[in-house]
Amino acid sequence: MRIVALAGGIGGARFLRGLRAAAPDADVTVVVNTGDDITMYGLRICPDLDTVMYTLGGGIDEVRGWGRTDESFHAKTELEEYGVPTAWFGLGDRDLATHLVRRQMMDAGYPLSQVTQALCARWQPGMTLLPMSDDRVETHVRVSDGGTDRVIHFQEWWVRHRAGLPASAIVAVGAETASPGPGVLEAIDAADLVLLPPSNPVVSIGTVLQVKGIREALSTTTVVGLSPIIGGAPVRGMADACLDAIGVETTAEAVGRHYGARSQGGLLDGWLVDVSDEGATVPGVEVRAVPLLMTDLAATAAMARAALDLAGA
Ligand code: FO1
Repeated sequence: MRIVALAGGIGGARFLRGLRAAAPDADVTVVVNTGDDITMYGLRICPDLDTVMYTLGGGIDEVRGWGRTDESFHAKTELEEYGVPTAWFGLGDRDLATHLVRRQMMDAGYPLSQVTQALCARWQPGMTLLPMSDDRVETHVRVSDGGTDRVIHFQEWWVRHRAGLPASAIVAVGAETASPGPGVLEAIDAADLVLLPPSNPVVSIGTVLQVKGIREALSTTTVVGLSPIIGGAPVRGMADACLDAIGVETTAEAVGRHYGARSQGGLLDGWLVDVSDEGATVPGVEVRAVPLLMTDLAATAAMARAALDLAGA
């Protein structure tokens, strides 16, 4: 069975681990958001690609949800000691090796898709990881900080300000001219099923959908999504701040309606909501309520099986 999943960081990565357990024989391709990527110290940091790769490869720090296990932050501390202004971004010492390899390969002319393939040779994620695009797309946020509007990189908003500055616009800079990465449209066209994991619907799934041709490619296959919002709140992260910025209510029903029904020009055939959101409806979409808290692998595998069952229906 050929499955494609569009994914962002922590929530998507954890779900994919469950999908791998629930459907070990499936051929899964993950189209990963690169809008969170940022260049720092000459290094290209790709948080969602790395989070998916580390999580599926067994190298993720389970508590943080990002970065490496047994991590240390000596380089970060040294940067702070030097008063480097971007030291607020937590670059781990082990994680740095990934960015150094990526930088070296990109400087040698390799596109991000081939860099990702090379890094995955070590981590063996058990799925094919494809950047949504090899072209630069960066999510920037317009914030009002004490009365003055300014635009900052998503990572500064997310990490430095914990999405605490009200965002009046979230823009995927470059998305309008970026081309889908190699293999992305082909994988979607060949897929029996496309899954939208419980990633951030705005800055993760939403950004992937802005890359020319990807949203259109989804219109010809069965699409099932899982709500990242449970009981009116994001499970972790600050998806509510992102949803506020685009005027969508932070509920499982509202996100499902935001994605819309594929039969009406939207995305979804099926939408899984948590049992606490039983009764949610999305016109034109089959909605089912199942436990969606990703407490452990058994829970995420059960969610994946529920999504596959819904797709079958
Ligand atoms: N998230 C944080 O909350 N604080 C950090 O210092 C931080 C550093 C970091 C470094 C590398 C990386 O791959 C991810 C990192 N993240 C950090 C997570 C990242 O900002 C977000 O998880 C994603 O961009 C959102 O999907």
